[in-house]
Amino acid sequence: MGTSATRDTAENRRRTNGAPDVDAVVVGAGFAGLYMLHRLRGMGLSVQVFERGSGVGGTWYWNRYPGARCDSDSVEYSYQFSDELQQEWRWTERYPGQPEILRYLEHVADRFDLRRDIHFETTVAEAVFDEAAGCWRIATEDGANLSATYCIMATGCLSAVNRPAFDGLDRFEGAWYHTGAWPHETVSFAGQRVGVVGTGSSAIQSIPLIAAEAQHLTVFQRQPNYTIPARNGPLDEAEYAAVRANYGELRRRAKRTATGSWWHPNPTAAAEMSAEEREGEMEARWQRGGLSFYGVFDDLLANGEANGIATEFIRGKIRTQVRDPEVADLLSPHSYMGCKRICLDTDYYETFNRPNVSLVDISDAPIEEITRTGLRAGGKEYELDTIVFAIGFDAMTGPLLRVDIRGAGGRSLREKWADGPRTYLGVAIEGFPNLFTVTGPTSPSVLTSMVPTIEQHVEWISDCIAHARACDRPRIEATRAAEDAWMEHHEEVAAETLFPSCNSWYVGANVPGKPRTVTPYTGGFATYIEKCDAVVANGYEGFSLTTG
Ligand code: N01
Repeated sequence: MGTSATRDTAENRRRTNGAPDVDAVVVGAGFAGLYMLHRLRGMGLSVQVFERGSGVGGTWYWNRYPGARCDSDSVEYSYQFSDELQQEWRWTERYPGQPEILRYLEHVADRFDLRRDIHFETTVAEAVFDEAAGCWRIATEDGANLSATYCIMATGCLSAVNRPAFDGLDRFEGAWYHTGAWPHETVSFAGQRVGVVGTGSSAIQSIPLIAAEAQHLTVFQRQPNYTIPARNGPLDEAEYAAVRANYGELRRRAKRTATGSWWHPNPTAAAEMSAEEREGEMEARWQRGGLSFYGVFDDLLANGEANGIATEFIRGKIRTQVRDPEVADLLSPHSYMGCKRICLDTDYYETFNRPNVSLVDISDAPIEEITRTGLRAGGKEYELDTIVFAIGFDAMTGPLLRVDIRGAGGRSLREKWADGPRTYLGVAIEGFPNLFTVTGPTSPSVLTSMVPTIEQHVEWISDCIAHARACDRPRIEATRAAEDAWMEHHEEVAAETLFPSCNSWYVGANVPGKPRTVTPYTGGFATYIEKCDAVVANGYEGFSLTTG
Protein backbone atom coordinates (compact mmCIF):
# COMPACT_ATOMS: atom_id res chain seq x y z
CA MET A 1 0.00 0.00 0.00
CA GLY A 2 1.22 3.51 -0.76
CA THR A 3 1.28 4.94 2.74
CA SER A 4 4.65 6.55 2.15
CA ALA A 5 2.78 9.85 1.75
CA THR A 6 1.70 9.60 5.38
CA ARG A 7 5.17 8.96 6.66
CA ASP A 8 6.76 12.35 5.92
CA THR A 9 8.73 14.21 8.55
CA ALA A 10 5.87 16.39 9.82
CA GLU A 11 3.77 13.33 10.48
CA ASN A 12 6.62 11.46 12.08
CA ARG A 13 6.99 14.42 14.42
CA ARG A 14 3.28 14.24 15.27
CA ARG A 15 3.72 10.55 15.98
CA THR A 16 6.53 11.11 18.42
CA ASN A 17 4.39 13.78 20.12
CA GLY A 18 1.71 11.17 20.64
CA ALA A 19 -0.62 13.03 18.27
CA PRO A 20 -2.58 11.16 15.60
CA ASP A 21 -0.84 10.69 12.26
CA VAL A 22 -3.28 12.95 10.48
CA ASP A 23 -6.23 15.19 11.28
CA ALA A 24 -8.66 13.26 9.13
CA VAL A 25 -9.03 10.03 7.24
CA VAL A 26 -11.61 9.92 4.47
CA VAL A 27 -12.78 6.54 3.18
CA GLY A 28 -13.75 6.64 -0.50
CA ALA A 29 -12.77 8.80 -3.46
CA GLY A 30 -16.06 9.26 -5.28
CA PHE A 31 -18.04 12.50 -5.44
CA ALA A 32 -18.17 12.66 -1.62
CA GLY A 33 -14.57 11.75 -0.79
CA LEU A 34 -13.03 14.03 -3.39
CA TYR A 35 -14.91 17.09 -2.20
CA MET A 36 -14.30 16.18 1.45
CA LEU A 37 -10.56 16.00 0.83
CA HIS A 38 -10.58 19.35 -1.00
CA ARG A 39 -12.66 21.02 1.69
CA LEU A 40 -10.71 19.75 4.72
CA ARG A 41 -7.43 20.49 3.03
CA GLY A 42 -8.67 24.03 2.42
CA MET A 43 -9.25 24.33 6.19
CA GLY A 44 -5.59 23.46 6.78
CA LEU A 45 -6.14 19.87 7.95
CA SER A 46 -3.85 17.00 7.06
CA VAL A 47 -5.99 14.42 5.28
CA GLN A 48 -5.46 10.97 3.82
CA VAL A 49 -8.00 9.20 1.64
CA PHE A 50 -8.30 5.43 1.23
CA GLU A 51 -9.92 4.15 -1.95
CA ARG A 52 -10.66 0.54 -2.92
CA GLY A 53 -10.49 1.18 -6.67
CA SER A 54 -7.39 1.94 -8.69
CA GLY A 55 -8.78 5.35 -9.62
CA VAL A 56 -11.19 8.02 -8.46
CA GLY A 57 -14.90 7.94 -9.27
CA GLY A 58 -16.66 5.66 -6.77
CA THR A 59 -19.96 4.56 -8.34
CA TRP A 60 -18.72 5.71 -11.73
CA TYR A 61 -15.48 3.79 -11.38
CA TRP A 62 -17.27 0.48 -10.71
CA ASN A 63 -20.46 0.65 -12.78
CA ARG A 64 -19.09 0.31 -16.31
CA TYR A 65 -21.82 -1.98 -17.63
CA PRO A 66 -23.22 -1.32 -21.13
CA GLY A 67 -25.51 1.71 -21.10
CA ALA A 68 -24.48 2.91 -17.62
CA ARG A 69 -25.71 6.46 -17.46
CA CYS A 70 -26.92 8.88 -14.80
CA ASP A 71 -30.65 9.48 -14.41
CA SER A 72 -30.16 13.10 -13.39
CA ASP A 73 -29.52 15.82 -15.95
CA SER A 74 -25.81 16.39 -16.42
CA VAL A 75 -26.06 20.12 -15.64
CA GLU A 76 -27.44 19.20 -12.20
CA TYR A 77 -25.26 16.16 -11.62
CA SER A 78 -22.11 18.16 -11.00
CA TYR A 79 -20.41 20.08 -8.21
CA GLN A 80 -21.45 23.64 -7.48
CA PHE A 81 -18.72 24.45 -4.92
CA SER A 82 -16.49 25.97 -7.60
CA ASP A 83 -18.05 28.31 -10.14
CA GLU A 84 -14.86 28.13 -12.24
CA LEU A 85 -15.28 24.37 -12.44
CA GLN A 86 -18.93 24.50 -13.45
CA GLN A 87 -18.20 27.18 -16.02
CA GLU A 88 -15.22 25.46 -17.63
CA TRP A 89 -16.58 21.89 -17.79
CA ARG A 90 -18.71 21.04 -20.84
CA TRP A 91 -21.30 18.24 -20.65
CA THR A 92 -22.32 16.84 -24.01
CA GLU A 93 -25.64 15.06 -23.37
CA ARG A 94 -28.80 15.56 -21.33
CA TYR A 95 -27.83 12.60 -19.13
CA PRO A 96 -24.11 11.94 -18.75
CA GLY A 97 -22.86 8.46 -19.54
CA GLN A 98 -20.51 6.64 -17.17
CA PRO A 99 -17.35 7.41 -19.19
CA GLU A 100 -18.15 11.12 -19.25
CA ILE A 101 -18.85 11.30 -15.48
CA LEU A 102 -15.64 9.42 -14.79
CA ARG A 103 -13.71 11.89 -16.99
CA TYR A 104 -15.33 14.73 -15.05
CA LEU A 105 -14.25 13.30 -11.68
CA GLU A 106 -10.74 12.63 -13.00
CA HIS A 107 -10.64 16.26 -14.15
CA VAL A 108 -11.75 17.40 -10.68
CA ALA A 109 -9.05 15.25 -9.04
CA ASP A 110 -6.39 16.79 -11.28
CA ARG A 111 -7.71 20.35 -11.20
CA PHE A 112 -7.64 20.44 -7.39
CA ASP A 113 -4.49 18.31 -7.09
CA LEU A 114 -6.28 15.69 -5.03
CA ARG A 115 -4.52 12.48 -6.04
CA ARG A 116 -1.41 13.07 -3.94
CA ASP A 117 -3.38 12.34 -0.76
CA ILE A 118 -5.31 9.33 -2.05
CA HIS A 119 -4.17 5.75 -1.52
CA PHE A 120 -5.66 3.69 -4.31
CA GLU A 121 -6.30 -0.06 -4.23
CA THR A 122 -6.47 0.23 -0.47
CA THR A 123 -9.47 -1.20 1.31
CA VAL A 124 -10.20 -0.13 4.86
CA ALA A 125 -10.94 -3.21 6.97
CA GLU A 126 -11.29 -1.70 10.40
CA ALA A 127 -11.78 1.65 12.12
CA VAL A 128 -11.45 1.58 15.90
CA PHE A 129 -11.85 4.53 18.24
CA ASP A 130 -8.97 4.73 20.70
CA GLU A 131 -10.56 6.26 23.75
CA ALA A 132 -7.28 7.04 25.54
CA ALA A 133 -5.69 8.78 22.57
CA GLY A 134 -8.98 10.29 21.38
CA CYS A 135 -8.44 9.23 17.80
CA TRP A 136 -9.50 6.69 15.19
CA ARG A 137 -7.13 3.86 14.31
CA ILE A 138 -7.69 2.80 10.75
CA ALA A 139 -6.40 -0.54 9.50
CA THR A 140 -6.40 -1.55 5.87
CA GLU A 141 -6.79 -5.03 4.40
CA ASP A 142 -3.11 -5.10 3.50
CA GLY A 143 -2.07 -4.47 7.08
CA ALA A 144 -1.24 -0.77 7.12
CA ASN A 145 -2.35 1.45 10.01
CA LEU A 146 -3.02 5.13 10.38
CA SER A 147 -4.48 7.20 13.21
CA ALA A 148 -6.67 10.26 12.71
CA THR A 149 -8.66 12.64 14.88
CA TYR A 150 -11.63 12.43 12.51
CA CYS A 151 -12.82 9.57 10.36
CA ILE A 152 -15.20 10.38 7.53
CA MET A 153 -16.97 7.58 5.72
CA ALA A 154 -17.53 8.77 2.16
CA THR A 155 -18.29 5.23 1.08
CA GLY A 156 -21.42 5.93 -0.97
CA CYS A 157 -24.92 4.51 -0.72
CA LEU A 158 -24.70 1.89 -3.46
CA SER A 159 -21.15 0.59 -3.39
CA ALA A 160 -21.50 -2.77 -1.66
CA VAL A 161 -22.72 -5.12 -4.38
CA ASN A 162 -25.38 -7.70 -3.61
CA ARG A 163 -23.20 -10.72 -4.34
CA PRO A 164 -24.84 -13.54 -6.32
CA ALA A 165 -25.36 -16.25 -3.74
CA PHE A 166 -26.75 -18.87 -6.12
CA ASP A 167 -25.77 -22.49 -5.66
CA GLY A 168 -23.43 -23.79 -8.31
CA LEU A 169 -22.03 -20.47 -9.51
CA ASP A 170 -18.49 -21.77 -9.07
CA ARG A 171 -19.26 -24.61 -11.50
CA PHE A 172 -20.52 -22.34 -14.29
CA GLU A 173 -18.29 -22.76 -17.34
CA GLY A 174 -19.33 -19.52 -19.03
CA ALA A 175 -18.51 -15.96 -18.05
CA TRP A 176 -20.47 -14.01 -15.43
CA TYR A 177 -20.51 -10.38 -14.38
CA HIS A 178 -22.13 -8.14 -11.80
CA THR A 179 -23.20 -4.77 -13.21
CA GLY A 180 -21.81 -3.03 -10.13
CA ALA A 181 -18.31 -4.48 -10.53
CA TRP A 182 -17.90 -4.46 -14.30
CA PRO A 183 -14.50 -5.21 -15.89
CA HIS A 184 -12.52 -2.38 -17.42
CA GLU A 185 -12.09 -4.28 -20.69
CA THR A 186 -14.88 -4.29 -23.27
CA VAL A 187 -17.16 -7.30 -22.83
CA SER A 188 -18.42 -8.76 -26.09
CA PHE A 189 -21.76 -10.55 -26.22
CA ALA A 190 -21.62 -11.23 -29.96
CA GLY A 191 -22.91 -14.67 -30.91
CA GLN A 192 -23.68 -15.56 -27.29
CA ARG A 193 -26.68 -16.77 -25.32
CA VAL A 194 -26.84 -14.25 -22.50
CA GLY A 195 -28.95 -14.25 -19.35
CA VAL A 196 -29.64 -11.06 -17.38
CA VAL A 197 -30.85 -11.59 -13.82
CA GLY A 198 -32.75 -8.58 -12.43
CA THR A 199 -34.87 -5.80 -13.85
CA GLY A 200 -33.80 -2.74 -11.81
CA SER A 201 -32.14 0.42 -13.21
CA SER A 202 -28.89 -1.32 -14.11
CA ALA A 203 -30.68 -4.08 -16.01
CA ILE A 204 -33.08 -1.67 -17.70
CA GLN A 205 -30.16 0.38 -19.00
CA SER A 206 -28.08 -2.56 -20.15
CA ILE A 207 -30.73 -4.91 -21.59
CA PRO A 208 -31.38 -2.99 -24.86
CA LEU A 209 -27.63 -2.85 -25.60
CA ILE A 210 -26.94 -6.46 -24.72
CA ALA A 211 -29.96 -7.55 -26.79
CA ALA A 212 -28.62 -5.68 -29.82
CA GLU A 213 -25.38 -7.66 -29.65
CA ALA A 214 -26.24 -11.11 -28.30
CA GLN A 215 -27.42 -14.07 -30.30
CA HIS A 216 -30.16 -14.50 -27.70
CA LEU A 217 -30.98 -12.69 -24.48
CA THR A 218 -33.07 -14.17 -21.69
CA VAL A 219 -34.19 -11.76 -18.98
CA PHE A 220 -35.02 -13.30 -15.60
CA GLN A 221 -37.49 -11.03 -13.83
CA ARG A 222 -38.55 -11.30 -10.19
CA GLN A 223 -40.57 -8.04 -10.01
CA PRO A 224 -41.14 -5.60 -12.88
CA ASN A 225 -40.27 -1.93 -12.40
CA TYR A 226 -41.75 1.37 -13.52
CA THR A 227 -39.58 2.98 -16.14
CA ILE A 228 -40.03 6.30 -17.96
CA PRO A 229 -38.40 7.18 -21.29
CA ALA A 230 -35.13 9.01 -20.65
CA ARG A 231 -35.27 10.96 -23.94
CA ASN A 232 -31.54 11.48 -23.88
CA GLY A 233 -29.83 13.56 -26.55
CA PRO A 234 -27.13 16.16 -27.12
CA LEU A 235 -27.42 19.30 -24.98
CA ASP A 236 -28.84 22.29 -26.78
CA GLU A 237 -26.07 24.91 -26.85
CA ALA A 238 -28.36 27.90 -26.27
CA GLU A 239 -30.15 26.21 -23.35
CA TYR A 240 -26.83 25.15 -21.87
CA ALA A 241 -25.47 28.71 -22.13
CA ALA A 242 -28.57 29.95 -20.29
CA VAL A 243 -27.96 27.40 -17.53
CA ARG A 244 -24.34 28.46 -17.18
CA ALA A 245 -25.39 32.10 -16.93
CA ASN A 246 -27.90 31.24 -14.24
CA TYR A 247 -26.26 28.39 -12.31
CA GLY A 248 -26.37 30.16 -8.94
CA GLU A 249 -30.13 30.77 -8.96
CA LEU A 250 -30.93 27.30 -10.36
CA ARG A 251 -28.87 25.63 -7.64
CA ARG A 252 -30.40 27.81 -4.89
CA ARG A 253 -33.91 27.03 -6.11
CA ALA A 254 -33.22 23.28 -6.13
CA LYS A 255 -32.26 23.41 -2.46
CA ARG A 256 -35.75 24.63 -1.66
CA THR A 257 -37.36 21.47 -3.10
CA ALA A 258 -37.98 18.01 -1.68
CA THR A 259 -35.67 16.23 -4.13
CA GLY A 260 -33.01 18.87 -4.73
CA SER A 261 -33.73 18.63 -8.45
CA TRP A 262 -34.43 21.29 -11.05
CA TRP A 263 -37.69 19.88 -12.40
CA HIS A 264 -40.91 21.41 -11.18
CA PRO A 265 -43.09 19.32 -8.89
CA ASN A 266 -46.80 19.73 -9.49
CA PRO A 267 -48.08 21.31 -6.24
CA THR A 268 -51.61 19.88 -6.73
CA ALA A 269 -52.96 16.61 -5.35
CA ALA A 270 -54.42 14.21 -7.91
CA ALA A 271 -57.94 14.44 -6.45
CA GLU A 272 -57.94 18.22 -6.94
CA MET A 273 -57.40 17.86 -10.69
CA SER A 274 -59.87 16.88 -13.38
CA ALA A 275 -59.30 13.64 -15.28
CA GLU A 276 -58.17 15.69 -18.34
CA GLU A 277 -55.75 17.72 -16.25
CA ARG A 278 -54.26 14.57 -14.75
CA GLU A 279 -53.90 12.97 -18.16
CA GLY A 280 -52.28 16.14 -19.55
CA GLU A 281 -49.82 16.31 -16.65
CA MET A 282 -48.85 12.64 -16.97
CA GLU A 283 -48.51 12.79 -20.77
CA ALA A 284 -46.40 15.97 -20.63
CA ARG A 285 -43.99 14.41 -18.13
CA TRP A 286 -43.89 11.15 -20.11
CA GLN A 287 -43.05 13.08 -23.28
CA ARG A 288 -40.46 15.27 -21.56
CA GLY A 289 -38.88 12.11 -20.11
CA GLY A 290 -36.87 11.78 -16.95
CA LEU A 291 -37.42 11.61 -13.22
CA SER A 292 -39.81 14.58 -13.22
CA PHE A 293 -42.54 11.95 -13.31
CA TYR A 294 -42.02 11.77 -9.54
CA GLY A 295 -43.55 15.24 -9.41
CA VAL A 296 -46.67 14.40 -11.41
CA PHE A 297 -49.01 14.83 -8.41
CA ASP A 298 -48.21 16.37 -5.08
CA ASP A 299 -49.43 13.23 -3.30
CA LEU A 300 -47.96 10.54 -5.60
CA LEU A 301 -45.85 9.04 -2.81
CA ALA A 302 -48.35 9.56 -0.03
CA ASN A 303 -51.73 8.55 -1.45
CA GLY A 304 -52.53 5.12 -2.84
CA GLU A 305 -55.32 6.39 -5.09
CA ALA A 306 -53.20 9.12 -6.63
CA ASN A 307 -50.46 6.57 -7.14
CA GLY A 308 -52.90 4.16 -8.78
CA ILE A 309 -53.85 6.77 -11.40
CA ALA A 310 -50.21 7.15 -12.39
CA THR A 311 -49.52 3.42 -12.45
CA GLU A 312 -52.53 2.73 -14.69
CA PHE A 313 -51.19 5.37 -17.09
CA ILE A 314 -47.79 3.63 -17.23
CA ARG A 315 -49.34 0.18 -17.73
CA GLY A 316 -51.27 1.67 -20.68
CA LYS A 317 -47.97 2.88 -22.16
CA ILE A 318 -46.44 -0.59 -21.74
CA ARG A 319 -49.38 -2.18 -23.56
CA THR A 320 -48.91 0.18 -26.54
CA GLN A 321 -45.19 -0.57 -26.80
CA VAL A 322 -44.97 -4.32 -26.23
CA ARG A 323 -46.62 -6.33 -29.00
CA ASP A 324 -47.14 -9.64 -27.14
CA PRO A 325 -49.91 -8.99 -24.56
CA GLU A 326 -48.59 -11.71 -22.27
CA VAL A 327 -45.14 -10.17 -22.21
CA ALA A 328 -46.68 -6.70 -21.72
CA ASP A 329 -48.59 -8.06 -18.78
CA LEU A 330 -45.50 -9.56 -17.21
CA LEU A 331 -43.62 -6.28 -17.63
CA SER A 332 -46.43 -4.33 -15.95
CA PRO A 333 -45.90 -3.67 -12.25
CA HIS A 334 -48.86 -3.53 -9.90
CA SER A 335 -47.05 -2.25 -6.83
CA TYR A 336 -47.05 1.43 -5.91
CA MET A 337 -44.90 3.57 -8.15
CA GLY A 338 -41.93 5.40 -6.65
CA CYS A 339 -41.60 3.41 -3.44
CA LYS A 340 -39.09 1.46 -5.53
CA ARG A 341 -36.76 3.73 -7.46
CA ILE A 342 -38.34 4.77 -10.79
CA CYS A 343 -36.04 3.84 -13.69
CA LEU A 344 -35.29 5.70 -16.91
CA ASP A 345 -34.79 3.83 -20.15
CA THR A 346 -33.97 4.07 -23.79
CA ASP A 347 -35.95 1.48 -25.80
CA TYR A 348 -36.47 -0.90 -22.87
CA TYR A 349 -40.00 -2.02 -23.65
CA GLU A 350 -39.37 -2.16 -27.44
CA THR A 351 -36.50 -4.54 -26.75
CA PHE A 352 -39.03 -7.20 -25.77
CA ASN A 353 -40.43 -7.09 -29.34
CA ARG A 354 -37.12 -8.39 -30.67
CA PRO A 355 -37.12 -12.03 -31.82
CA ASN A 356 -33.89 -12.73 -29.92
CA VAL A 357 -35.21 -11.64 -26.50
CA SER A 358 -37.29 -13.65 -24.05
CA LEU A 359 -38.64 -12.75 -20.65
CA VAL A 360 -38.83 -15.36 -17.91
CA ASP A 361 -40.98 -14.68 -14.87
CA ILE A 362 -39.22 -16.01 -11.78
CA SER A 363 -41.53 -14.38 -9.24
CA ASP A 364 -42.94 -17.74 -8.19
CA ALA A 365 -40.17 -19.93 -9.56
CA PRO A 366 -36.85 -18.60 -8.27
CA ILE A 367 -33.47 -19.46 -9.67
CA GLU A 368 -32.67 -22.83 -8.11
CA GLU A 369 -29.09 -23.13 -9.16
CA ILE A 370 -26.48 -22.12 -11.65
CA THR A 371 -25.49 -25.15 -13.67
CA ARG A 372 -22.33 -25.90 -15.61
CA THR A 373 -23.99 -24.60 -18.79
CA GLY A 374 -26.55 -22.09 -17.63
CA LEU A 375 -29.14 -21.89 -14.89
CA ARG A 376 -32.23 -23.68 -13.67
CA ALA A 377 -35.34 -21.82 -12.55
CA GLY A 378 -38.78 -23.26 -11.88
CA GLY A 379 -37.46 -26.70 -12.81
CA LYS A 380 -36.48 -25.54 -16.31
CA GLU A 381 -32.91 -25.42 -17.66
CA TYR A 382 -31.69 -22.36 -19.58
CA GLU A 383 -28.49 -22.81 -21.59
CA LEU A 384 -26.31 -19.69 -21.31
CA ASP A 385 -22.81 -18.66 -22.33
CA THR A 386 -22.81 -15.54 -20.16
CA ILE A 387 -24.79 -14.42 -17.11
CA VAL A 388 -25.12 -10.77 -16.12
CA PHE A 389 -26.23 -10.31 -12.52
CA ALA A 390 -27.96 -6.94 -12.29
CA ILE A 391 -29.06 -7.73 -8.74
CA GLY A 392 -28.19 -4.46 -7.08
CA PHE A 393 -26.62 -3.53 -3.80
CA ASP A 394 -26.66 -3.93 -0.05
CA ALA A 395 -27.71 -0.30 0.00
CA MET A 396 -26.74 2.45 2.41
CA THR A 397 -25.75 0.33 5.42
CA GLY A 398 -23.70 -2.25 3.45
CA PRO A 399 -20.81 0.09 2.57
CA LEU A 400 -20.44 1.06 6.24
CA LEU A 401 -20.94 -2.32 7.85
CA ARG A 402 -18.45 -4.13 5.70
CA VAL A 403 -15.83 -2.10 7.59
CA ASP A 404 -15.48 -3.29 11.17
CA ILE A 405 -16.22 0.00 12.93
CA ARG A 406 -15.84 0.12 16.70
CA GLY A 407 -16.64 3.23 18.70
CA ALA A 408 -16.24 4.31 22.31
CA GLY A 409 -15.81 1.36 24.69
CA GLY A 410 -15.14 -0.97 21.76
CA ARG A 411 -18.82 -0.97 20.74
CA SER A 412 -19.34 -2.43 17.31
CA LEU A 413 -21.46 -0.61 14.73
CA ARG A 414 -22.61 -3.99 13.41
CA GLU A 415 -24.07 -4.72 16.84
CA LYS A 416 -25.55 -1.28 17.31
CA TRP A 417 -27.30 -1.56 13.93
CA ALA A 418 -28.34 -5.21 14.27
CA ASP A 419 -32.02 -4.16 14.09
CA GLY A 420 -31.45 -1.40 11.54
CA PRO A 421 -29.41 1.80 11.36
CA ARG A 422 -29.70 4.55 13.98
CA THR A 423 -28.04 7.90 13.39
CA TYR A 424 -28.37 11.57 14.13
CA LEU A 425 -29.26 13.39 10.87
CA GLY A 426 -27.60 10.61 8.88
CA VAL A 427 -24.20 12.23 9.56
CA ALA A 428 -23.30 11.11 13.08
CA ILE A 429 -23.82 8.11 15.36
CA GLU A 430 -24.15 8.12 19.13
CA GLY A 431 -21.25 6.18 20.67
CA PHE A 432 -18.98 6.86 17.69
CA PRO A 433 -17.25 10.18 18.41
CA ASN A 434 -15.59 12.05 15.55
CA LEU A 435 -17.00 9.63 12.98
CA PHE A 436 -19.07 11.14 10.20
CA THR A 437 -21.03 9.54 7.39
CA VAL A 438 -21.60 11.38 4.10
CA THR A 439 -25.15 10.62 2.91
CA GLY A 440 -25.47 7.99 5.63
CA PRO A 441 -28.61 6.03 6.49
CA THR A 442 -31.53 8.30 7.52
CA SER A 443 -30.23 11.19 5.42
CA PRO A 444 -32.25 12.15 2.29
CA SER A 445 -29.43 10.98 -0.03
CA VAL A 446 -30.88 8.47 -2.50
CA LEU A 447 -34.25 10.22 -2.58
CA THR A 448 -32.59 13.42 -3.75
CA SER A 449 -30.25 14.59 -6.46
CA MET A 450 -27.04 12.96 -5.25
CA VAL A 451 -24.37 15.59 -5.94
CA PRO A 452 -26.09 18.54 -4.21
CA THR A 453 -26.98 16.30 -1.29
CA ILE A 454 -23.37 15.13 -1.02
CA GLU A 455 -22.10 18.72 -1.14
CA GLN A 456 -24.52 19.77 1.61
CA HIS A 457 -23.23 16.93 3.82
CA VAL A 458 -19.56 17.59 3.10
CA GLU A 459 -19.99 21.26 3.92
CA TRP A 460 -22.00 20.56 7.07
CA ILE A 461 -19.49 17.99 8.34
CA SER A 462 -16.45 20.11 7.59
CA ASP A 463 -18.05 23.17 9.24
CA CYS A 464 -18.80 21.01 12.26
CA ILE A 465 -15.17 19.89 12.45
CA ALA A 466 -14.03 23.51 12.05
CA HIS A 467 -16.30 24.51 14.93
CA ALA A 468 -15.01 21.73 17.19
CA ARG A 469 -11.43 22.73 16.50
CA ALA A 470 -12.09 26.45 16.87
CA CYS A 471 -13.59 26.02 20.33
CA ASP A 472 -10.77 23.66 21.29
CA ARG A 473 -13.14 20.79 22.02
CA PRO A 474 -12.17 18.45 19.21
CA ARG A 475 -14.19 15.47 20.41
CA ILE A 476 -17.69 15.69 19.04
CA GLU A 477 -20.39 13.09 19.48
CA ALA A 478 -24.13 12.86 18.88
CA THR A 479 -26.05 12.45 22.14
CA ARG A 480 -28.38 9.53 22.73
CA ALA A 481 -31.34 11.88 23.20
CA ALA A 482 -30.68 13.66 19.89
CA GLU A 483 -30.32 10.38 18.01
CA ASP A 484 -33.54 9.02 19.55
CA ALA A 485 -35.44 12.19 18.65
CA TRP A 486 -34.11 12.14 15.08
CA MET A 487 -35.03 8.48 14.63
CA GLU A 488 -38.51 9.12 15.98
CA HIS A 489 -38.98 11.93 13.45
CA HIS A 490 -37.46 9.82 10.66
CA GLU A 491 -39.83 6.93 11.36
CA GLU A 492 -42.83 9.22 11.73
CA VAL A 493 -42.40 10.86 8.33
CA ALA A 494 -41.63 7.52 6.65
CA ALA A 495 -44.88 6.08 8.04
CA GLU A 496 -46.80 8.83 6.23
CA THR A 497 -45.47 7.64 2.85
CA LEU A 498 -45.94 4.59 0.66
CA PHE A 499 -42.28 3.59 1.02
CA PRO A 500 -42.79 0.95 3.73
CA SER A 501 -45.24 -0.94 1.50
CA CYS A 502 -42.82 -1.99 -1.27
CA ASN A 503 -40.17 -4.68 -1.34
CA SER A 504 -37.35 -2.37 -2.37
CA TRP A 505 -33.75 -1.75 -1.48
CA TYR A 506 -34.94 1.45 0.29
CA VAL A 507 -36.25 -0.89 3.01
CA GLY A 508 -33.53 -3.53 2.66
CA ALA A 509 -35.94 -6.11 1.18
CA ASN A 510 -33.49 -7.12 -1.56
CA VAL A 511 -30.91 -8.57 0.84
CA PRO A 512 -31.98 -11.76 2.63
CA GLY A 513 -31.86 -11.30 6.41
CA LYS A 514 -31.46 -7.52 6.34
CA PRO A 515 -33.64 -5.73 8.92
CA ARG A 516 -36.60 -4.10 7.19
CA THR A 517 -36.61 -0.36 7.81
CA VAL A 518 -37.05 2.68 5.55
CA THR A 519 -33.41 3.73 5.30
CA PRO A 520 -33.38 7.15 3.57
CA TYR A 521 -35.02 10.20 5.15
CA THR A 522 -38.36 10.82 3.43
CA GLY A 523 -39.00 14.33 4.79
CA GLY A 524 -37.44 16.04 1.75
CA PHE A 525 -34.20 17.87 1.06
CA ALA A 526 -35.44 21.40 1.90
CA THR A 527 -36.81 20.31 5.29
CA TYR A 528 -33.63 18.38 5.97
CA ILE A 529 -31.44 21.41 5.21
CA GLU A 530 -33.57 23.52 7.57
CA LYS A 531 -33.10 20.95 10.32
CA CYS A 532 -29.33 20.78 9.81
CA ASP A 533 -29.09 24.58 9.79
CA ALA A 534 -31.15 24.81 12.99
CA VAL A 535 -28.76 22.38 14.71
CA VAL A 536 -25.87 24.72 13.86
CA ALA A 537 -27.78 27.88 14.82
CA ASN A 538 -28.44 26.30 18.23
CA GLY A 539 -24.73 25.69 18.85
CA TYR A 540 -24.57 22.16 17.39
CA GLU A 541 -27.62 21.08 19.30
CA GLY A 542 -27.65 17.36 19.99
CA PHE A 543 -23.87 17.04 19.99
CA SER A 544 -21.59 16.94 22.98
CA LEU A 545 -18.31 18.72 22.42
CA THR A 546 -15.46 17.93 24.77
CA THR A 547 -11.71 18.19 24.93
CA GLY A 548 -11.49 14.39 24.60
O1 N01 B 1 -30.43 -2.77 -8.48
P1 N01 B 1 -31.96 -2.96 -8.01
P2 N01 B 1 -29.85 -1.85 -9.63
N1 N01 B 1 -32.94 -13.50 -7.85
O2 N01 B 1 -31.88 -3.41 -6.59
C1 N01 B 1 -33.36 -8.51 -8.79
C2 N01 B 1 -29.11 3.27 -8.72
N2 N01 B 1 -28.79 3.24 -10.13
O3 N01 B 1 -28.38 -2.05 -9.69
O4 N01 B 1 -37.14 -6.27 -7.58
C3 N01 B 1 -33.53 -12.86 -8.84
O5 N01 B 1 -32.77 -1.78 -8.32
C4 N01 B 1 -34.32 -7.57 -8.14
O6 N01 B 1 -35.59 -8.16 -8.05
P3 N01 B 1 -36.67 -7.56 -6.99
C5 N01 B 1 -30.61 3.51 -8.57
O7 N01 B 1 -30.83 4.25 -7.43
C6 N01 B 1 -28.82 4.42 -10.76
O8 N01 B 1 -30.61 -2.00 -10.89
O9 N01 B 1 -35.92 -7.36 -5.71
N3 N01 B 1 -33.55 -11.52 -8.98
C7 N01 B 1 -34.25 -6.39 -9.10
O10 N01 B 1 -35.03 -6.59 -10.23
C8 N01 B 1 -31.11 2.11 -8.48
O11 N01 B 1 -32.37 1.99 -7.90
C9 N01 B 1 -28.58 4.45 -12.07
O12 N01 B 1 -37.66 -8.60 -6.90
C10 N01 B 1 -32.95 -10.80 -8.03
C11 N01 B 1 -32.79 -6.40 -9.51
O13 N01 B 1 -32.30 -7.70 -9.28
C12 N01 B 1 -30.01 1.46 -7.67
O14 N01 B 1 -28.82 2.01 -8.18
C13 N01 B 1 -28.29 3.31 -12.78
C14 N01 B 1 -32.30 -11.42 -6.94
C15 N01 B 1 -31.96 -5.43 -8.71
O15 N01 B 1 -32.43 -4.14 -8.93
C16 N01 B 1 -29.93 -0.03 -7.79
O16 N01 B 1 -30.14 -0.41 -9.14
C17 N01 B 1 -28.25 2.10 -12.11
C18 N01 B 1 -32.31 -12.82 -6.87
N4 N01 B 1 -31.74 -13.47 -5.86
C19 N01 B 1 -28.49 2.10 -10.77
N5 N01 B 1 -31.79 -10.44 -6.16
C20 N01 B 1 -28.64 5.75 -12.74
O17 N01 B 1 -28.60 6.82 -12.21
C21 N01 B 1 -32.12 -9.28 -6.74
N6 N01 B 1 -32.82 -9.49 -7.87
C22 N01 B 1 -28.80 5.65 -14.11
